[in-house]
Amino acid sequence: MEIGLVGLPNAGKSTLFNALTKIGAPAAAYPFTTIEPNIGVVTVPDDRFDKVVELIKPASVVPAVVRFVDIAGLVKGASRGEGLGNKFLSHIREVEAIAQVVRCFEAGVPHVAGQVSPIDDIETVNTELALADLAGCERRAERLVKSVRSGDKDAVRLVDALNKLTEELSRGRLAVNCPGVNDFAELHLLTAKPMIIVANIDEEDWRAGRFDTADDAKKFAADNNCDFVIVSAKVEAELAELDDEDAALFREELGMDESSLNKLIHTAYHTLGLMSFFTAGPSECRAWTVRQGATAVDAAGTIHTDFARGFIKAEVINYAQLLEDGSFAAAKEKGHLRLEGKEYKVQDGDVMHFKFNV
Ligand SMILES: Nc1nc2c(ncn2[C@@H]2O[C@H](COP(=O)(O)OP(=O)(O)O)[C@@H](O)[C@H]2O)c(=O)[nH]1
Ligand SMILES: [Mg+2]
Repeated sequence: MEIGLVGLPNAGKSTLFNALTKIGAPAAAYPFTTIEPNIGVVTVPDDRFDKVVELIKPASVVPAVVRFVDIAGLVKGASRGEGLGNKFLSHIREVEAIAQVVRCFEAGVPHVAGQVSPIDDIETVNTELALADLAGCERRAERLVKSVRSGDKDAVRLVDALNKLTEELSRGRLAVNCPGVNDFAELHLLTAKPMIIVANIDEEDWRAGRFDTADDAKKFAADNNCDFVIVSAKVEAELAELDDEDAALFREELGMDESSLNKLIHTAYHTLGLMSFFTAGPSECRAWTVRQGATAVDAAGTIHTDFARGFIKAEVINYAQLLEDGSFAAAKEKGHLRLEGKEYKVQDGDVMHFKFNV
């Protein structure tokens, strides 16, 4: 599960990426900490999981993670091969969601277009993505021509849908908001990926609680069904340098309840349509990531294919009930440990134990 940080040069992508990977670096024991320099594994902060860990006191703890990718190289004309061009586009192709970092701060840092205009920047970025998508649609339409001529009804319908999609894209709509886009999953359209708008505001504005420079970006997000987060990458970079205690003090001074990075991570998790279930035993407590709507057997499969193949049943309790009961033994005595079958729809925050036989 990867989220790509995308945006024009000097939007603050790398600053944000570095802050994210510093605060979010998981325990050294986690196997995925060392990947390529522009890919960072970030722990998903989860109070519920922390409380389960506190209760069980396991020998090892493995939190849920998401990956952020710092994707450099977007300039006007990228879809025609300028800047990093195709390489840049193929990097975006590989992520599951896009976090578009939008520059809303002045601060004397050169801006590629000469002046700071969040809505123009969003448009520039989205236009490049849409142009790449339009090229993909065109190629698909060309491949359908023969089938249409031979009277293939499916092909006629697809071409019709493609034409509508093309029209919407040309008007600046994101494919993700176009009906019928699901027919074209094989095109891996860039604008079909869920998008988070990340407004990067000036640190002075942030400290003063002034967010109006992010208003245009916020409106765009609302109008286009995008999740939206305000950050100050600069402040977060400073916070990331401090140890936890000092960072908490600094945050209190700034009147921040939650780190905006945590908010970004949570939003990303939500945008990706993910949720967590937990396994909890004396040797290990672990938070696992599944899609919303996953069944018990899907959940088992994320742990091990054998768990899914030989699935018998799952013992399930919601984390809040477990905390209230105080132990698995007490929960069992009270009849709170439920036995669920393959089709059980996993709930966010379930604590699960699988019985299987292979
Ligand atoms: N004043 C201010 N400067 C920032 C902020 N975010 C990034 N910068 C600066 O803008 C420049 C470009 O940032 P960088 O993260 O490298 O942008 P990227 O090109 O999108 O990766 C750097 O000099 C950063 O220090 C911010 O919130 N406020
Ligand atoms: Mg950069």
